[in-house]
Amino acid sequence: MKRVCAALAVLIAVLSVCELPAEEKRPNILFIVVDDQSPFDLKVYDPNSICDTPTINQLAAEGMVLDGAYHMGSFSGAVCTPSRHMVMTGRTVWHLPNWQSGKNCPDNILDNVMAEVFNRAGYDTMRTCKRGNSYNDANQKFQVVRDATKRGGTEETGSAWHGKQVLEYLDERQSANDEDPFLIYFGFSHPHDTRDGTEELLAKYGAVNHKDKDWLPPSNDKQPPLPVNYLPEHPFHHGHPGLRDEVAVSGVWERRDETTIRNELGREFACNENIDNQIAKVLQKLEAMGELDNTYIVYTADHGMAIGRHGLQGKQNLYQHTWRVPYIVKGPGIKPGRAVGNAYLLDSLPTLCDFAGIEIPDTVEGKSLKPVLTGEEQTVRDTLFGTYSGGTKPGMRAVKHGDWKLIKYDVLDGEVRETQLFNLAENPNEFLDQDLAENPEYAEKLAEMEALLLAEMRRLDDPYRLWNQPDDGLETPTLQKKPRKQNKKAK
Ligand SMILES: [Ca+2]
Repeated sequence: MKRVCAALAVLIAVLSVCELPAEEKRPNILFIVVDDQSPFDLKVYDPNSICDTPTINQLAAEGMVLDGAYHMGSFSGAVCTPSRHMVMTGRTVWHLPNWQSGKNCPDNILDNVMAEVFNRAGYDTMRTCKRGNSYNDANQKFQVVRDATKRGGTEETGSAWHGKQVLEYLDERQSANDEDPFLIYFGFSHPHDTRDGTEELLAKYGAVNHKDKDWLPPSNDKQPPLPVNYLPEHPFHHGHPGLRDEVAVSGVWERRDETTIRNELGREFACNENIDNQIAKVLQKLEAMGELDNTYIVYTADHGMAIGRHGLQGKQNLYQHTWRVPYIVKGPGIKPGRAVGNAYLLDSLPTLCDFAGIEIPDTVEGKSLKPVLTGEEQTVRDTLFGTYSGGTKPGMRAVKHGDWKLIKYDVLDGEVRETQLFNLAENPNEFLDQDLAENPEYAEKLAEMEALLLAEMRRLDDPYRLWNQPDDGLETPTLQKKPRKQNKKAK
């Protein structure tokens, strides 16, 4: 009897161990956000690009690349700021906490920002990124915050600093045997200007950190070629007089000549490659820790960038190079490949929740991209909307549906009223001589896209209307006049 009892006890012990749910390890998240990068800088999006980013290429080969990822836009010259609010909250542009003191945003929004949602779910949360032009209250919700603006060309002053913060954090976790899942927001301050590259990488791309406004930088065969849609000037005013990004970026200023633009692109590529090197170190570390295969890695940017494309320099336009963002995701269950997605950056929070098995807060207006990332669907929505109203009002608007894209400009008190209609399948670079807006053959398509734009503006509570739209009885928003110095700032 004693033996039977002992055997039973052993059996029960074995059974109870077996019955413990084979504790599924929750996935980690590494969310990488660079500052101001056109997707077309990268070979992943432009095979002709000479920018070397082997780590990003590898992520793309092993993960899902979205060809249709966008930021919804901005009501401020500092396009970063609304964009980063959208990332943190998953809310649409006119429903952000920083639009009109949050008039279209629930009061409890800070309980439902990215870090807080993951904190509540038992995740360890850490971030490093630039300072400023962001959503500081949401950033402070990360348990560990190591922010600083690093746009220099050395280990301590450049992108390596951000990489180092993540590596040190991972070291600390390892020493403490910390088994909790983590969310790391791995932000960079580059390739945002000032694009001071490392000496070695500047030399590789034939560029110099050009500082003297009175001289042109030297031309060099190693510099990236001019973008295919480069123009020496944009055919009409973009509508934001004195805009820092168009007139005051160190190294470019108001110049759009070939030498200046190619040098600046060389600097941009040097910064991109340096970022890639830092990501490589973090991925190696995750691999050494045995965490890499259980980590979702997102690579994206807060918005795109012109640098000579269409004669523009900044981020305050709605051409594809600037409206779109790179978006690459690798992780458990993600199917390697490419999809359209029709994603916004504001879909990031619900997507991460979905992959982590966390309930998506009801303050979120974005959609989970999981069906696209796992290869079940090509897209999560049919129509995309974009705005820039950080300059003269109402500003620019864009709408995209299938291959068709409409951009409208209503700026400088009616001085500029322009409409562009592009078929992106036939004209992906938006060459202006193939703008179909005035072509009578496409009048019906134009009317359809105009109607779609108005419907999106109404749906999203756009507070403005364009010259050829009904006013809908809207009251013009009262905007606080900022001191001039701050006005010029756009990061
Ligand atoms: Ca930015």
